[in-house]
Amino acid sequence: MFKRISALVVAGLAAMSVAACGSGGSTTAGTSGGGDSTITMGFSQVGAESGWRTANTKSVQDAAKNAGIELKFSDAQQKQENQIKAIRSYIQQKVDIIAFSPVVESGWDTVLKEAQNAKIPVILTDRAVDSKDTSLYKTFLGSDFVEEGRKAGKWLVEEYKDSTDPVNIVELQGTTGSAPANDRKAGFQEIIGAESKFKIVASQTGDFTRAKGKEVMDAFLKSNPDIDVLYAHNDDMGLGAIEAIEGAGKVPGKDIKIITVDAVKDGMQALADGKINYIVECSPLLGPQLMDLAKKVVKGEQVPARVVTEETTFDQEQAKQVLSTRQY
Ligand code: GYE
Repeated sequence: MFKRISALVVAGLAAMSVAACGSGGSTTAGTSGGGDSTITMGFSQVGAESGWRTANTKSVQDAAKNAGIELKFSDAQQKQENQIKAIRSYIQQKVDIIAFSPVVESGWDTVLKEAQNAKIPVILTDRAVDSKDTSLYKTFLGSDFVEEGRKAGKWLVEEYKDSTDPVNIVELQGTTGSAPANDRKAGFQEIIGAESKFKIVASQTGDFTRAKGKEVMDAFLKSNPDIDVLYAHNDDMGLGAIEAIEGAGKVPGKDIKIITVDAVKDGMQALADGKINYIVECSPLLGPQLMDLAKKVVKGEQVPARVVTEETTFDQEQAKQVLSTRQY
């Protein structure tokens, strides 16, 4: 995949750009009159489907304010057609730069070409597109979702290293066709696929929401009497599934081990409480880096083709230690 080929890891940029943002950046930030240099950014957000997304929206809005960037923001309610409409409207409004988090990976070439023809640069944030023409956007800022899936798989392999019995896994996938759902599935499969005792007995989308996570887990529990592990592509679906598991008279974290991705506050609380067993972190705090990149792109400066956010993992003990200091 092109993502891996063009990957250029800029380690530590998160910390650097937070610092740069705090001190106001040098030339474009600030409110010192001369309004002509204000950058206008059109941002098309995926939706408000999860705790992660809420934190991401706040990060983008706060960072725009701090960077002195005028932000036009729209919420696509998880629908690609709404995002395409929003991008077209930003083109019409002649914004200086467009940033968006594509709900699914495919189907963006036409609208991205329209932006390119209008000479409006585009930054992808959080999620990738699968377009072959990488000149359609300047950079992609976000997590390595395949690696997140691998981290989840590695924990599971370690957890069951002394067992020879089959391990029955159910998987709650993110939004169908989205980069995090595709990649988190692939990375996880890559690791557990090496040992035949790991069996994914059911796998379905829960659309990254709590309500759907509960609904799908209810159905999984009815059709699979012997579930050992739940792998949920985000905390929210895992939290919904916990309600279903408890409703079925089972103990989450014990009868069914649970791995999720994100590490938002509610997820970390459930981890500290012993209801989730392991969380792979995915940081939503992309705002400061995004504004930093936007300023550079508008000035015509070179930016890396890929900026990967730095992330970690948490077990139950680690969650207890960091819970009170989590920002989201
Ligand atoms: O993991 C999930 C959200 O694209 C990384 O989207 C993001 C994912 C995140 O709804 O909670």
